Amino acid sequence: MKKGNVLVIGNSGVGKSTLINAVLGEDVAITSWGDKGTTIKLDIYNGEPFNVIDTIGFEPSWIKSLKAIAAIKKWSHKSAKEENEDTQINVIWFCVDGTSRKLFPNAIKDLSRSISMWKSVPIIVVITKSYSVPERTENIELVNKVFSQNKDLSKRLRKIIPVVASPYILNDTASAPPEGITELIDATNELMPEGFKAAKNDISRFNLGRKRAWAQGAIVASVGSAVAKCFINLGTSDSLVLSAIENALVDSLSKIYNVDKNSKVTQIIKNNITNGTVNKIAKSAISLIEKLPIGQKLGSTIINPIIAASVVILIGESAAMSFEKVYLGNGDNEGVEKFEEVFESDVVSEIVEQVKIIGDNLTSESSPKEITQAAANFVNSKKSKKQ
Ligand SMILES: Nc1nc2c(ncn2[C@@H]2O[C@H](COP(=O)(O)OP(=O)(O)O)[C@@H](O)[C@H]2O)c(=O)[nH]1
Ligand SMILES: [Mg+2]
Repeated sequence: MKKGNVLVIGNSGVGKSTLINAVLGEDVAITSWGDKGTTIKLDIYNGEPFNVIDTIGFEPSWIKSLKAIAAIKKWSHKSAKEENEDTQINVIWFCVDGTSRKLFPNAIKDLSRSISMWKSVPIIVVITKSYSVPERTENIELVNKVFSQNKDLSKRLRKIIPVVASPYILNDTASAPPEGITELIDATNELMPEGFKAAKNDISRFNLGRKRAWAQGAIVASVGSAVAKCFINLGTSDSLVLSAIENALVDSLSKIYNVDKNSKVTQIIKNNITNGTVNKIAKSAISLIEKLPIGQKLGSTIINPIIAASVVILIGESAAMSFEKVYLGNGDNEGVEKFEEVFESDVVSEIVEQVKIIGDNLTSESSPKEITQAAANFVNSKKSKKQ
């Protein structure tokens, strides 16, 4: 079975190491991660049934805690890019010191920055050193209050557990026995399935920006081929020429978003290309644009490749949106729905609008290169607006 990872964050001295020992026992194997020569590193305890990652170096000094935040971020980003299951974070133990309640607000604010990549991973707040029974209720209330001021954090706060990780002797007659450890282990195990899903989503979201850039590049490349073909060929009515380019684009996009080539969504998109639906859209657009001032200004030698470019952009962008749905874990059906949503809307007039924008600065003398550039600019301007 897959083993989950728990990230333990908390200022230096709050009792992270003591807590980890209490949960996993003293003799667990540790591997370290961090830049050589720095005091900021992560200790990875290979425990059962989950691994625990201790963050060393969250000193009260802000410069050191900045470094610790940077170290966790760096490790997280590296693990996300590699999509490595062994290094993803599935549950976060957010430790605050029960004997210094006035530090809660700042500690929570600072520490939360280190976990910004793990936006949906569930959080358990562990109130360490909870020796004083009467203070436990007040501490829980304060943690709740601080979390409620941050919507993103409070959404994934699952539990607040006061613990005593090793016996604490108050005086000759009174001591605080270990407490809360079993509850913490049980709660962590219970959250693991949610944690696996959350980590997967967070990694996908993190990598989405790179995927979008690649998708944009693929669309622009196909636009170039479509323009080149249509400039010398018969125009968009030659559906065979364009459908080969469009199908190849759909294939590259499905690869970019890790969507199976044989998935339902890929098949439906390709069906629309090969069964003539897309060709019909292109033809309707041509006959509309021919009558418009832009069509008359540019003439069919220029207008046809612009329409071809617009159709490729439409296919590419709607396929990319559908694949994003699948990539983000929403499944094949939502991918299909997204595509149908686009194709059931008024795509012909959308293409007409696109052609007007792309053709705006072109003339009847424009070269295929200039047409491609104008179409690429259009794709890029739309993407930067979206983000
Ligand atoms: N008695 C007792 N001492 C604790 C407990 N938690 C932390 N400490 C003490 O607090 C100090 C800092 O703990 P440590 O685990 O090293 O904190 P870290 O820097 O967050 O790893 C140590 O002296 C621990 O013995 C606890 O539950 N009981
Ligand atoms: Mg420690």
